[in-house]
Formats: sequence, structure tokens, C-alpha cells
Amino acid sequence: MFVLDEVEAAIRDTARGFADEYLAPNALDWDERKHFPIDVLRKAGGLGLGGIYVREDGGGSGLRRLDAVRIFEQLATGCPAIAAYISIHNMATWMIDAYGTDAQRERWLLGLTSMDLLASYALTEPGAGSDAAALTTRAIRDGEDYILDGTKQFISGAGSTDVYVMMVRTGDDASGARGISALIVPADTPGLTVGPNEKKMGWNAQPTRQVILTGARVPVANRLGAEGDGFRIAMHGLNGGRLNIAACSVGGAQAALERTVPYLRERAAFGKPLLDNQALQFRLADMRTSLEAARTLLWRAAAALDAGAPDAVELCAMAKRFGTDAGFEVANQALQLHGGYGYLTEYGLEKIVRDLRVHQILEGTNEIMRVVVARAVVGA
Ligand code: FAD
Ligand code: 2MC
Repeated sequence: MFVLDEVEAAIRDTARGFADEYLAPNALDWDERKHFPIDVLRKAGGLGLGGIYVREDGGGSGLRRLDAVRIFEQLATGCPAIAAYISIHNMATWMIDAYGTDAQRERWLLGLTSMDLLASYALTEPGAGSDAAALTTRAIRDGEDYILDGTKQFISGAGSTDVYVMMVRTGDDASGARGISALIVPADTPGLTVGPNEKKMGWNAQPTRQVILTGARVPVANRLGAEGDGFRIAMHGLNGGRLNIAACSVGGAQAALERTVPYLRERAAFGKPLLDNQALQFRLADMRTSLEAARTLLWRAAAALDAGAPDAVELCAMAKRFGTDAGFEVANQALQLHGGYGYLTEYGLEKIVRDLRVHQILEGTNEIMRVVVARAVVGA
């Protein structure tokens, strides 16, 4: 597992080639203009990146989570924000593949896997972030439809995507996690509107908006799984999402490290190249070691998820917490080693740091990852 065979190396190299050709050259421009590059996403879809671990009969690539984390690491060397959006799209698309009926899979998967259609994942609400089971968006049954009222907060891609996989409350107010259902909500549903694009520290190449539901009518036939299954479905999606987000942190940090070595070799101070200072070489050694440790844990957790291992949930949480912390630290160190130039936009380091910061917050904060791991440790 730790030494890539020919096929695995080819998958990794294809993803890196895509990042080098289409993402890296444009990443700073997209960040500055807050541009969501839908044309480039369609190219990613053409390469099989829209349904990496979706089954082949749904148009997916039928790969493993282990392949996925390697792919997301490479994509993020070009642009962590776009790699992360592709991860969210994959998470939502996989949920339709894994939990959808034949009719739902037929209706949505070919468009989603090719990325002709783009997906968002809508769990968080203004009053329910970490405590996701407290969500209050109501879905009231009316014949063959649900009528939706409520607000989703911080939805990645919203306003530009075609479909939301949305968690809503079908049970009563006190029903908790077991009163939540997952719905496929088309973006053009009457009664669904979006808020303004949030101004934010990083992830500027993808929009983040509220999604507001006012009497939005969605067919019961769009429900994934049974009534009350939605929280479990949402969490199963997030296990893989958490791995991919951590892989995006490792990839972004790897790119920052790769830029730092030649920079220190060329930049001279006190009569010699900066790279000749052993203190700085040791720093580089520690950065490399941190990333390798994060990568190793990620591969271990991905293999556990592939195998349906009983400890997969806590391994995914550990890998998310460790990988996103390590990635941010390494990227921030790379910025430091560039001195004042690291702080300038044109060197690309500060953009990586800004993008990676939010990975410690979303898809379950790193405190919540510790909650998940701690529950496994103490047996709660
Ligand atoms: P809160 O839950 O209010 O937490 C505040 C602080 O308290 C955090 O530090 C948290 O770790 C800590 N905390 C909370 N509970 C505990 C506890 N029990 N023990 C210890 N510490 C605790 N959501 C989606 O559904 N879809 C998306 O596409 C999406 N995209 C996002 C994109 C961006 C750019 C951002 C910023 C967020 C996105 N989110 C999305 C939402 C994200 O998942 C939430 O922000 C996150 O889960 C935290 O929720 P919160 O912001 O409400 O923080
Ligand atoms: N995998 C599979 N099942 C899970 C699970 C996981 N990771 N986490 C919980 N479950 C199941 C759990 O087993 C239980 O099932 P059952 O009813 O069959 O016993 C059910 O879900 C309820 O779980 P809990 O009793 O643990 O629920 P609790 O309310 O205590 O919350 C917690 C659990 C805190 C782990 C959860 O609310 C959580 O993960 N919060 C963070 C929210 C989050 O990650 N948001 C990310 C939004 S998406 C995003 O940010 C993007 C950028 C896309």
C-alpha cells in the first residue's frame, strides 16, 4: 500500500498533470477575481474526476478512497480551493450513487460524473454547525412533495451549482439526528434562492452562499434512503470528504515546500545562500516529515474506509485533524522562509496559507474531530 504500483502512479501523475496544466497557472488570478472556473471543472469531469469513487455503471471511475486521497493531494498542488470544491462535488455525487434509487441514479449520475452538472452539500445552518443534528430546516409532507422552509449557511458552490444534496428535518422538533432526511434539491426549484457570495479569507475561487428555502416544493421521490436516514447518510459522505480535505491540505503544503527549496538556494544573506544554514535545512526536514506522517495516516484511513473497517470513522477524523493541522503549519512555515516575499501575493505562498486555514474549520472542525476520536478512546 505504501509503494505505488504502475497503475496507482499513473493515476497520481494524471492528477498532477491536470493540476500543472489547468489549475496552477490560473490559481492566483481566480483567487483575485473570485472566479469559479466552471469550464475547467468540466475538463476535470472529462478526466473522470467528477465521480472518482462512484460506480462505473453510473459513469463514475470506480476507484478506491485510497486513489481519491492521492488524486486530491495532487490537484491541490495546483489550487487547494478548486481541488476542495471537486472533493465536495464527489462527496455529494457519491451519496446519490450509494443511497439513490435506480431512478435517482439514472436521473443525476451521468451529468454529475461528467461535471456537466455540479453539486453542493448542504448540512450547516446559521444555528447548527458543529451540532449538525440540531438543524431546523423543515420539510413538511404535502401529498407527493415536501415543502421546505429554512436557511442553509456556508454552502460551497451555491448559486453556481445545479443540485444540492440537502439535509432537512422531516421529524418533529425533538427528533434529533433520527428526524433528519436527505433530499436531492434541484437549484432551479421555485422558492429556493441564494444569498450574496460571502467575502472570505481564502477559498475565493469558489463561492460560499446561504441557500434560502421559502415554501420550496421537492418531490418525495427525491429523498435519498428512508425518512430519518439523512443524518447517517450525511455523516457517511463526510467520512470520505474529511479525508479528501486533509489530502488537499497536504497537497497545498507540498506545493509550498517545493517552492521553498529553490528559493532558499537562490536567496543569499550574510554572504551565503540561505539554504546553507543548517537551522533552515532542519526546518525543511521537519516540514517534509510532517507531510509524510500526514500522508501515511491519510492512506491508512482511506484503506480502512475502503475495507469498511470498524475503526474507519475515527481514523478518518484523526487523518482530517492531523492532516489539516500539518498542512497549515507547513504552508505557514514555507511563507516564513520566504521572508517578506512570502507575504506578497505574487509569490503564491500567502494564497496557499489562506486556502488551507479553513480546512481546520470545515467538514467538521478540528475540535469536533477530537470529539469523534475521544468518543472512540473513552468508549462513549
Ligand atoms: P460552531 O459550531 O459555532 O463552533 C464554534 C467553535 O466552537 C469552533 O471552534 C468549534 O470547534 C467549537 N466547538 C463547537 N462544539 C464544540 C464541542 N462540543 N467541543 C469543543 N469545541 C466545540 N457546510 C455545509 O454544510 N456545506 C458546505 O459546503 C460548507 N462549506 C463551507 C465553506 C466555508 C468557506 C466555511 C467557512 C464553512 C463551510 N461549511 C459548509 C460550514 C462548516 O462545516 C461549519 O462552519 C463548521 O462545521 C463549524 O460550524 P460553525 O461555523 O457553526 O461553528
Ligand atoms: N460516520 C457514520 N455514521 C456516523 C458518523 C460518521 N462519521 N457520525 C455519526 N454517525 C451516526 C452515529 O453512529 C449515529 O447513528 P445511529 O443513530 O444509528 O446510532 C448517528 O449518526 C447520530 O450520531 P451521534 O449520536 O454521534 O450524533 P451527535 O449529535 O452526537 O453528533 C457529531 C455527532 C458531533 C460527530 C456530528 O454532529 C458532526 O460530525 N458534526 C460536525 C458537522 C460537520 O462535519 N459539518 C460539515 C458540513 S460540510 C462542509 O463543511 C463542507 C465544506 C462541505
